[in-house]
Amino acid sequence: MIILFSTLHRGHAPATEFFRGERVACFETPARAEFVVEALRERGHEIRAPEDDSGAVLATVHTPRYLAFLETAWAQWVALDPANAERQPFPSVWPVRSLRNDVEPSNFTGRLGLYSMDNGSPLDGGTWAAAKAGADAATSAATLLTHGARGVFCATRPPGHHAGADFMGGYCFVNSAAVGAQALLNRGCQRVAILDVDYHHGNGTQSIFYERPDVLFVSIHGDPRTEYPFYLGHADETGSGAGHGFNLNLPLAAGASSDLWFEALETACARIVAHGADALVVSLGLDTYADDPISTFRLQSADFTRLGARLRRLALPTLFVLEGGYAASELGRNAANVAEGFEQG
Ligand code: Q9C
Ligand code: ZN
Repeated sequence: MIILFSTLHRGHAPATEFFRGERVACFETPARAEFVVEALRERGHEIRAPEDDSGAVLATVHTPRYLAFLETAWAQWVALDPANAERQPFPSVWPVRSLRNDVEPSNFTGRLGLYSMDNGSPLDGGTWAAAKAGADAATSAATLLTHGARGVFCATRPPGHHAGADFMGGYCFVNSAAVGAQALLNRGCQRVAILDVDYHHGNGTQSIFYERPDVLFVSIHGDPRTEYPFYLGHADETGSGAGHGFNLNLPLAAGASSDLWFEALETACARIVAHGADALVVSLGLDTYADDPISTFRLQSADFTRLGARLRRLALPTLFVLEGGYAASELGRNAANVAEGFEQG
């Protein structure tokens, strides 16, 4: 399988995040992508740099004011105080119900809150370049798939599926899966399906396509009653307007077994077949793994091979995008197992 990888991800290396009220080392680290790309290289896959510029499609997935903020956020932060170069900005106020989000504050922290869903998405000097490279990879993958590739794997970070049209969240800044789906449509696909198998519901991706019938969103994830992102991902969210019926959430209770997970995968695959999709985007979170430090599902490494093999049977051009997964040293094996299952499936 062709693997798309950019070293620009290394510039996104924030040091800390908040966990139970304390600052802890970030779970979402540069080592994650390095483990993944090394394991894929060792198993004989071809590693390439993304070639396409995603700028035009990015501008249709995210809002202009959010992109403008993200591109310059770090420069704005450091302009406030040169010492900020060694500090991480965090939002502290959010425009929840009854507050306005139409007027952009000129205060930096005010704008950061406006464009964030949580305080769990730390920025760094290279965040924009890393996130943009992820979108470039997704766009390049769409090009390769519409020219005959069966599967392309974007070994990119930071992840993207919590990022909505105008906000960051959950370690995500640019929604690469959404960019990949839109790029597939722009290159002639009629109907695309996105299957999100990350442990956490892909609230950003769902919201971007919620009113559209051309992109089916299907997600298997921890029940938001107990799991992040808490405020989206319930089974009764089925799409709205023209998109009614084109959103399928399959929440599972925390601690769900592999058997239950693969049962949900069958439901997901049946819906994708019924959609008549001509291409598939997989938001490939590997945080369903039993040893993931922040998640509770129980998949074993062999289950990732089984996942890849099952997806191959859909017989669709398939764009894999790395999302979460925090058992860093085992991510390589698990990602490579998905790729191998898909190729040999
Ligand atoms: N602050 C993805 O897997 N909560 N994002 C972590 C520590 C946020 C996960 C708890 C989890 C976000 C892409
Ligand atoms: Zn996740």
